[in-house]
Amino acid sequence: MAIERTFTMLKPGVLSRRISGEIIARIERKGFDIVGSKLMRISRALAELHYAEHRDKAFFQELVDYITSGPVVAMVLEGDGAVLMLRRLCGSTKAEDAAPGTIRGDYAMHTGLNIIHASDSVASASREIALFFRPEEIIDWKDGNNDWI
Ligand code: 3AN
Repeated sequence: MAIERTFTMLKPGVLSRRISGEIIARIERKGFDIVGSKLMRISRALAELHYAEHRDKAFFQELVDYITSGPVVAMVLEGDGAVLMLRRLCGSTKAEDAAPGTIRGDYAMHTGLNIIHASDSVASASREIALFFRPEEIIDWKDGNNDWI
């Protein structure tokens, strides 16, 4: 597979439940390289842009309310086939379909509170990374000096 970048966001429930370390540990253990990471409180405008494809859905307001209700951890991850690999690690969108062993399967009871966002394609990943990160906030640290990892 090709090296890709994907965007992930740990939703507000992660910080309030004090489980950000556990979730990030799963992401790192899988083998993703974290090349961008920041704690941020996102504005309604940014949330609406990020979820623009869902503007007409019944759950849109609830989704924007939730995502702006507290800080999120926004991250850029890199790895072989990173987009699909992260989607698999997160599990299905619907809480009742998310298999045990996946992040959503292990940590979420409700679809609207499914704790983590993961880009659904390489194109969405580039769009979302550009919404949340400035180029200089992304650090490509796999420079050949850390092959011992
Ligand atoms: P995913 O995040 O898995 O790509 P999307 O893009 O269909 O799923 O939905 C974006 C977010 O909207 C989900 N992560 C979830 O929080 C919320 N959502 C999706 N479907 C529903 C639903 N039926 N009811 C409530 N919230 C939903």
